[in-house]
Amino acid sequence: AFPSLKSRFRGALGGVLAGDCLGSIFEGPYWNSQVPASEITGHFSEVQQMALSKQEFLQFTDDTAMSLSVAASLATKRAFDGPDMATRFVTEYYRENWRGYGGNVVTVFERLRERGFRPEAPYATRSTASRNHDIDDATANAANDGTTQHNNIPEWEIPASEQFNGTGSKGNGGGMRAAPVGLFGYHSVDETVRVAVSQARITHTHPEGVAGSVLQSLAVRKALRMPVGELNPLRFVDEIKEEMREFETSLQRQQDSSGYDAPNNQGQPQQGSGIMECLDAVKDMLREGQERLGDQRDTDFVSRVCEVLGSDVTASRSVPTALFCFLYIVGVKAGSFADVVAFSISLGGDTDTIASMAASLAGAYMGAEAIPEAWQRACEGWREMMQMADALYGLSGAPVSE
Ligand code: F2R
Ligand code: MG
Ligand code: MG
Repeated sequence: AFPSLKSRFRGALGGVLAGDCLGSIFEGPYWNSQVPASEITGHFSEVQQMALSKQEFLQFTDDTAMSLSVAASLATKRAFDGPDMATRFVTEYYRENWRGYGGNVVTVFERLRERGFRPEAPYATRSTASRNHDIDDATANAANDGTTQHNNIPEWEIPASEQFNGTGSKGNGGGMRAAPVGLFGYHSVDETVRVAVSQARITHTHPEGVAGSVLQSLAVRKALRMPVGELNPLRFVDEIKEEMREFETSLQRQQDSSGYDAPNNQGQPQQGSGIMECLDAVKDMLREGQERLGDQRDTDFVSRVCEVLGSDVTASRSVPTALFCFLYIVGVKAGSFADVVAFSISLGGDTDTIASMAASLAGAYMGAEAIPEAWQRACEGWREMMQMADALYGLSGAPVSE
């Protein structure tokens, strides 16, 4: 049976959680190497076994924590609201700062807090069990209304704009939490792009960091809307490129007028965010994967994917990779949701984030029922994630009975 739209909304956010929870134990030990298939299947079997007697034993990390904040803000405010979203990020970080946040983004949270984007209640008194995303309280407590402008930048973007000597972060933090934007923007590409840019810029103002958010948001939206059985991987990428064209053009216009001059990852001068070149590389690798079908040397191909697309913490070397993992496993190899997570982890590097983003795309396309039941039991925060998905589904205006 085809998944309902409600199930696909749930699959998108369930995928964020499942990929994060299943992938995170590999993030440290395999930072610079691929993960052997036996390690992944061993982990999956262990989770399957443990889920028979235990629930919520796999902890989520910053990827899920921040996605929950984005979802809650959009669902509550029914629009992008900078002060609200910034306050939620800060609140979550100070409540549970052990969730494995990026090395530099924590400075943004500190600076945002200093600027008044903070809740009134003392963090220590709130327990994990009573996580409360009813944020009207948190925003009401923010000392700053967030409207002050500084160099034409909204107040809530100032700390991010000061990162890395003023170039901004090009980490994948904006992309890793972007899935809810794809759900929120279900009806409109323009709205999706606009919100994707704004939510990213609270922590990531580098063009690559922002482009990661735009790409992941548009890809989730497209996967959600794609009729089941009609996924054409190359066409999927071409359509995303078309949807990103205006974002790239306006970025280039801004760069031209400000005299922006930045090298790309290979040290060459770069125009725009470089995302179009990354998407061309995704297409090349999809063709290569197609040609290699039946070839048993899987590890060789995994090495090629790591070399060409990357698997590190930067947006350009992880968000397109996650898109590739989804399109290759589901669109080329007709694999399952679990296969997408396993392949994403096998690349090593930023395993939780790439698995989370790829699984979100798989869940949006296949629906929540494609996510193994054992994983639904095992992952901390499953119920909360489903509530967020349902809230965003409600906003999409789709029939409630579906
Ligand atoms: N923090 C981690 N993983 C590291 C822990 C590995 C392992 N557990 C261990 O202990 O060994 N994961 C989480 O962070 C990623 C998202 O990061 P985010 O939000 O983008 O943060 P940040 O700090 O802005 O950027 C991350 C790093 O990217 C590099 N970088 C970014 N911009 C740069 C620039 N303009 N120039 C140079 N480098 C730049 C820096 O190394 C940053 O620290 C996710 O993986 C999430 O799971
Ligand atoms: Mg993480
Ligand atoms: Mg990560």
